[in-house]
Amino acid sequence: MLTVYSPEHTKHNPQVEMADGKLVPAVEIPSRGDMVFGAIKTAGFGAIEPPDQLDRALVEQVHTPDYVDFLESFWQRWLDTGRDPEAEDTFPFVWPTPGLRRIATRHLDGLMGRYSFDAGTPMGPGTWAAASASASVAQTAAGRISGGAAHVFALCRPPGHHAMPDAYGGYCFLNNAAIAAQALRNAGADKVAVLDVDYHHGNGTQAIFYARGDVFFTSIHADPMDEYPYFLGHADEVGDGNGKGANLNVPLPVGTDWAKYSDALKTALSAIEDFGADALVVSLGLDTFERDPISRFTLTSDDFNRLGSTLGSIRAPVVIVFEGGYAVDDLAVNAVNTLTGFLDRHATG
Ligand code: SP5
Ligand code: ZN
Repeated sequence: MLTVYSPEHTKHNPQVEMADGKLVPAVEIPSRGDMVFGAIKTAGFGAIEPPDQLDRALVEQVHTPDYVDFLESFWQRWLDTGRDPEAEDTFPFVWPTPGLRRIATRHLDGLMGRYSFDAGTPMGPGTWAAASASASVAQTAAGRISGGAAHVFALCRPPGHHAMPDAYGGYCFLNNAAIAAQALRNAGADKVAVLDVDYHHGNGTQAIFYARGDVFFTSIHADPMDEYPYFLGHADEVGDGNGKGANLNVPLPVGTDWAKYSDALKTALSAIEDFGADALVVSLGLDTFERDPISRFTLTSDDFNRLGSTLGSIRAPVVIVFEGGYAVDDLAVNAVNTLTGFLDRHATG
């Protein structure tokens, strides 16, 4: 199995994040990507290749052009407006919630609020370089599937599934999984499914495809009544317009173990089968792990082998896109176990 990877991810190097009312050590850090890269290399799953040039027109099929411009120009604007050139982490603090106007202001603080939805996502000098490389990893992986590969691992960092059409948040800037799904559509797959197994609901991916019938989105995640991102990911969100019936959320209680998780996985996979997907994108978060520092499910390292094997039962080509997972020292074994379980089961031709 080919892995697509870019070392550019290390340029997004947050030091702190906002949590529990204070700045705490950031968890979405370069060592995450380094750890998974090292593990893949050592495990010898196959070639590891760099991404192609990012296709801006593709990105603008899932994000608004003004949002992409904002991300790209952010750091230059920060410098141009005389702010601390040594800053590693910047944060928004005011948002146009309903009743206020979503105006792209002259002042950068207004602009940051306009294009974000949380205060927990640091942005710094290398964020665009890393986020755009991460998106190109997903794009390239999808391209290989369209070229005939049965499965490709997109080792993306920063993650993407929380990124909305025009807002960053949840450590995400560009929605890598959505970009992969759109690339598969553009290359001729009539129906694409996205299965999100990150601990957190993939609000961005859901929002991007909510009114579309050509991309089915299903997510298994901690109940947003109790967990981030709170304001999307509930079971009654079934899609809109042409997308009605093409969105399936399976929220699970805090404390969920593999037995309950695997039932939800079967539900999601059978819905994908019913939809008749020509290709599948998996948003693979490893933050369902029992010792994840910010999450509360109880999957073990052995369970990730079971997760991979269950995912491998799908009868369609698969792009696996890396998302969350913050128990850095355990990411190596958990990633390898997932991919090993997957490759043992997934048909190659
Ligand atoms: C891609 C992904 O997994 N994004 C997750 C974003 C979660 N952001 C909110 C984290 C809040 C953590 N609070 C935990 C407090 C533990 N003391
Ligand atoms: Zn997550």
